[in-house]
This record gives sequence, C-alpha cells and structure tokens, in this order.
Amino acid sequence: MNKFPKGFLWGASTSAYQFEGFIKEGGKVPSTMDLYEYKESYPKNVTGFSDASGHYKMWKEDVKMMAEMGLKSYRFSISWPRIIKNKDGEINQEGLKFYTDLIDDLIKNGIEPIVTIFHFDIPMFVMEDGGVLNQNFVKHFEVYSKVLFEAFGEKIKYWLTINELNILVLMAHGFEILEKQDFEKQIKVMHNLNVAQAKAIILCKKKCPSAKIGPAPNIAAVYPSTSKPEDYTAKLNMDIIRNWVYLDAVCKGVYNNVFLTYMKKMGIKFEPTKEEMETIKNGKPDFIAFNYYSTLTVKMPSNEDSLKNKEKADQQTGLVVPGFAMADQNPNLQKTQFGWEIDPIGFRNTLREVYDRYHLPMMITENGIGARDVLEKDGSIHDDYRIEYYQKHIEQMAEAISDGVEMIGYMPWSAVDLVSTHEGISKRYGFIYVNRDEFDLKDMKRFKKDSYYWYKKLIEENGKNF
Ligand code: BGP
Repeated sequence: MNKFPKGFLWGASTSAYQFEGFIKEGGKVPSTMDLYEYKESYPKNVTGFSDASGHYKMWKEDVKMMAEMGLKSYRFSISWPRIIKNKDGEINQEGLKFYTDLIDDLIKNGIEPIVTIFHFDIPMFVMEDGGVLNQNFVKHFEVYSKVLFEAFGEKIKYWLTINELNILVLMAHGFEILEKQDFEKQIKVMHNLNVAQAKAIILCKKKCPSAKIGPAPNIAAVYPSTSKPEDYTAKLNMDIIRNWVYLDAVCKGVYNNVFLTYMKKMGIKFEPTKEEMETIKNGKPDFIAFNYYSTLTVKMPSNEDSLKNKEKADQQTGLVVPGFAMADQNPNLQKTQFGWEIDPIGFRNTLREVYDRYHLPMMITENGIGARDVLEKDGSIHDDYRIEYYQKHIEQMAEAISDGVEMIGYMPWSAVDLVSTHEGISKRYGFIYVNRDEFDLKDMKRFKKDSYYWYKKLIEENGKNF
C-alpha cells in the first residue's frame, strides 16, 4: 500500500543568500550574509556568498530543470535585503518583480511555491538600527512581512516564517547577531524573534485568509549517551533548549517552565511583557515545518566539560550548555564526509515526537547529505550515497506516516547545488550540479546528478518505491 497521501508535496529547497549571487544587482542592499566571509572565524579556503550559484540570472533554467524533475513544490526564501531598501521601509520594486516572475513561472510549471520569509540574511540597515537584539527588529520584520503578504498573498498557499529560529539563537554569535556567546542576550534574541514571528502569523491570517503559515526550526530527537539516569536528564534538558522551547512558544503560546527556571538559576533576567506574551499566544501556526539532518546524543556535562563550549560547534554538532547538557558522539551512527551523523530511524522518531507534542500536520523543509560530488568527463555525477541517504530517510518517513503521523510534504536540501552555510560550494547537496569551484566560477553550467533521475521516478510513483 502506498503510504504517501494524494497531492503529497514532493519538492526541494534552497535559500536566497546561498543560491542567488549577484548581491550588488537588482537594487539589493547589503546583508549580514554578504559580510560573512570577511569574519575572522570564516574559513579562508572556502567561498562566501557573492556569486553563489548565480540563480538570480539563471532562475528560468533552474525552474525548467525542477519542472522536468517533476517537483510538486519548491521551498525557497525571499531575500529581505532585495525587498526593503532602508529603515523607512522603502520598497525595491525590482526585487518584487524578480520574485513575482519566479513565482509565476513556478505556478505555470505546476510547482507549488513555498516561501520562507526570512532565511538568515538580515539587512544591514536592520543591524544598524540595533539588530535582532533590539525591539525595532520586530517592527522591521512586520513591515517586510506585510509587503510580502500584500504582493504575493494571492499566489502563495504556504508561508514559512523564520528559517531555523532555534539555530539563529543557539549560534547567534556565528550569524553576526551577537559578538560572542552570551545567554542573557541570546534569550532576548529568541524572544524578539518569537514576537516577530507571531506578528507575521497574525498578519498573514488577516491579509491572506486562505493561506497557511508555519515555523521552520531545525529539530532533532535527542538520545541520552548512556542509560545513566543523569544522562537522561541531560537528554530532557537538551530537548528543551534545542527543540521544545521554540515550538512550545509558537504552538502553545508559552515559555517552557523548566527553561525559565534554568534561566533563573543561571542568574539570567528574562521578563517578557504581558502584551508580548499575548501576541505570542495569538500567533498560532497552521502546520509545523522543520529541517532534519540528524539526531543528537548528549550527556550531563561535568564542570570541566562545561568549559568546552568555546569549541567549534554548528547546527548539528558540538553544543554545550553548562550544567545542563552537552553533545556526545553516537557510536551507532555513520557520518557524512563532513562529520554529520546519519540517522534515518531518528527521522521517524523525530517526526513521531513532534507530532505527539503538537498534533499539527507537518512538512519537512530540509533534509539531505553534503558531499564532495565528482563531475565526470561525460557530464554525469554518480551520487549513489545521496540516493541511499534519501531512500533510507523516505522509508522512515513512510513508517512515520503508517504510525499515524500527518505529513503534507517533503522538500529536501537542496534542489540545486549552492554554497553551504560555512563550508563552501564543495559541500554539495543538490540534485543538480553547478559547475563552479570554491574560487573558480567556471561556467556555472547545470548538470543532472544520478539522484535527479532517481527522485524524478520516485515522485512519478508518489513514493511507492524507494
Ligand atoms: C541548515 C540551513 C541551510 C543549510 C543547511 C545545510 O541549517 O537552514 O541554510 O545551510 O543547514 O548546512 P550547511 O550548509 O552548513 O552544510
């Protein structure tokens, strides 16, 4: 029996700053991500985002290839700095036109556009006006969201608020939002993002009553490292700080009490106003979208371990919360070439847990494997490891559906090769290869990988055979 419902949104994902390039064209103003590569901590041997995959100019060809692949949906982000020019909210008509053309072309090709309002790229005028830490952020985000709902409200059925709100908070120092790790400031960032998100949800319901809107955090089921009871406590702690505090806020309208108590114990002041909490309560989503790459395994940190939180950490690895939980290796899992654990069964577990907690329909907005793909002389790319990764994850998603989980769609990362958040273009994720290297732009020609043909067939059969 086929587990996937009729009309299931098989698709793929990208984000503006990683895909578009041409950061100085079309009236786009500077964003935090344009400056990312000049940060001291940014690796010197990988490219930044100035050129990316050139999608800003090659979008027609990209949509054509996506349509040929049979995609039913395409999740992409609108670039905030391409739409709003300054802190007075002046609109860049050229930016609006770019996305209008893109959306129209997707619809013409039978692909459902699924729009992320904000995916990591904060306009510099917002940063200069106090950044995410300042309450002005909420106002700027509201102005921007309103422009999108008014311009595209009739065409977009699914909106996503903020990509990986939780990672923006946990890695705030890595995203130029904060200078360094500082819990008190991180909590403020989280709260501002939550209020901004709630306001966007409320506005969307008012302006686009037939559309649906949801958050898009990065969620990972958490395992205790051992069967020691204290490691299970660490698991519960990490669950809260990595997953639930954000989803509880948007879906239930409350801040998790264990989280609030931990903040107090740490001497951190956090006093949301009544009015802000009222906004958060009123901004409930229609569905939950989330990104899944892997699970997390944690143990209770010793005092010595707690000092390690200055070590390298990213979306999936290395997180340490002093006295609360710390990431550990899982010896049962294999890793990608870039050191991220691979856990398909963990995908089913994560889907089950999120559904059990919130009882909302779900879509996956990212899932995938970063690898050093090789372009052969004849233009083929044999990415059998990617096919295997997807087979195993889709199989587990089918299991979750047969467990009773309600799924709307699956949009793996990424539709086309793009520049990784911190590991360059060599960490490729796409079904479509882009011919460029870290610092040699070559011709940016697109090539279909083996996974492209495999996914096309899977979509044709609505996931009957993986
Ligand atoms: C998610 C981000 C994406 C993308 C992806 C892969 O956290 O939402 O923008 O970058 O991770 O991560 P990376 O590029 O670091 O390999």
